[in-house]
Formats: sequence, structure tokens, C-alpha cells
Amino acid sequence: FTDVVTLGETMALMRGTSAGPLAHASTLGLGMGGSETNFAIALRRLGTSVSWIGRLGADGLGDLVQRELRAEDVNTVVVRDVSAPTGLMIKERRTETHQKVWYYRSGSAGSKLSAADLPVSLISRARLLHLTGITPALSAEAADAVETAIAIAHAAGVLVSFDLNYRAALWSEQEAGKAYRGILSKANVVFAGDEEAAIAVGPSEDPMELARCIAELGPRQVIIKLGDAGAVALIDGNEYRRDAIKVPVVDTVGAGDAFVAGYIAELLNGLDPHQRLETAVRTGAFACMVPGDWEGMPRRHELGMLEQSEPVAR
Ligand code: KDG
Repeated sequence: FTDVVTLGETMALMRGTSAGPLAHASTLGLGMGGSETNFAIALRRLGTSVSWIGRLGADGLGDLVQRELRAEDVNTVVVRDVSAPTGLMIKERRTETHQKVWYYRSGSAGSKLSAADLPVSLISRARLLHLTGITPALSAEAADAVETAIAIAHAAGVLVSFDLNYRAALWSEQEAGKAYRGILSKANVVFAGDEEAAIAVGPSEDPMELARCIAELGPRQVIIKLGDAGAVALIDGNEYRRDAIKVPVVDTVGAGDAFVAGYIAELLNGLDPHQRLETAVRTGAFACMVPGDWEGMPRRHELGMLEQSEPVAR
């Protein structure tokens, strides 16, 4: 059993090794990525035990995902699907400062995750279940798996955390908004970017107002992620604001997942909201400094490195 359980789709990830149109890329780097496993790896590196539930194809890319997760000491509960491939995403680094993500995931094994794949006792015995808004966008079965996982968690008194994680390539804002509102009313801890929050509860210039609107639906901890502007949070009715840590940015993909992992790790460690947000912005900053979605996630002993002035430690 693990303290945290998460579920979702993780894909193989290919990325251009230098900036420029994909049409002219003669080589691509191969790795993997998925919001929930980015989160799981970050959480594990901070010291929290975690399981990931998902489906992978019975193919070499599925082997790649599974062995990376094992190497990161993430417990995996995986169905290897012989009838569908592991999904794929390609990151096109069009310029040094602008990326485009292409998905090759419709009909993938990961999108076929279903309620029957869920290990009930693993979820029931966890302290927290973490879900993202990507999973219900994948298929009707995956949306049902999310609903069922929440029901299992609720029956066992397990906390539910939910990161809206809007992916415009997967569904419309209207579809997403409806699904989000259904899940928000059942979540204890909610993470959203300001634009994602607006999809769920309508627009506002004030991120704290967005947090209030989400809290009205039920969750007692609402954290609005504002990227390089930091975060605001409404926790048990109290307002918190936290600046980001300024770092040289290489790739922001995965930073949101890192932020969430930092917050959840410290929540489960019993730390107060200031300390949770401190680790969250720190973990998020680390993720921005390295090209992969999860490779740059910090180990706990590295968290203080951002302030170190010595460029080489021997
Ligand atoms: O949050 C980062 C994720 O977006 C990335 O790793 C891939 O899960 C992914 C997705 O669906 O975009």
C-alpha cells in the first residue's frame, strides 16, 4: 500500500533535439510523459510513497514507461493491452522559446482505462487519491474510472485531490466545464490555473475570486497556479499568496505537476499552508529548468539548491 494513489494516461514522448520545424528534424529524443506520472515521480522524489494505475500497450513504448516508473520507485498497477498501442506525444520546439505538443493518443491503451482496472483496496487504504482533468477527457470509460475511483475513495474516507489540467486538443471548454463542476464538488483539494478555473466557474480578473467560486462548490483547499506569478490559495477559509521563485526557464511542461506534488507532499507531512506552498513553488521551479516533463523534479535534499551560489559542489 502507498500513501498516494493516482491514475491516468502516460505516453511515450519524442522531442526535437534542437529548435526548428518538426518537418526538418532528423533526430528526436525518446522518453515518456504524463501529468499523473510526472506528479508521482516528483512526489516519490520528495519521499512520499505513491502508486500509479494505468493502461499501456503490449509494446516497446509501454516497456519504456513501465521501466522508468519502476526505476523511480513508483508502484505501478498496469494493464498491458494487447489490442491498443501506448499513446505518443511529440514536442515540437519550433523556436527556442515556443513549443507545440502533438498528440497521437486517440484509441490508445491509456485512453481505455476503465473502472474494472481499479484496485479497490489500494485506493481504499491510501491517504490521498490524485486525479487530473485529462483522464475524463480521454473516453467515456476513463471518465467512468474517475467517477468510480472517487466513489471508492469517499467510501473509505480517502482525501481526493484534483488538478483541472485543461487540454484543448482533447475536448471543448464547454464539455470540460461540465465535467469539472461534477468532480469539483467531490474533491477536497483542487489545483487550477486561472484560465482553467474560469472554464469551471466563469471568468474573473481576480484569482482569489476564482478560488472562492471553486470553494463554494465544496473543496476546502483551492490553489490557483499562476505560473511565474506564483499562486494564490484559499485554505479552510484563509487566503494565502505566494510568489514564484525566479529561475532560467527551459521548458515549463510538467511544472504544474511538480507544483502539485510539492503541495501534496507537505500536506501529508502535516505542514502548514505556507510551507506547502513554499515546497510547491520550489518544486515547480526545478521542473522549469530542464527540458523533460519530469526529469528535473528535485529530490528532497536538493530543494535548497536554488539559493546556492557555488556553481560546483564537490
Ligand atoms: O502536465 C504535463 C503533461 O501535459 C504532459 O506530461 C503530457 O499528460 C500529458 C498530457 O496529456 O498533456
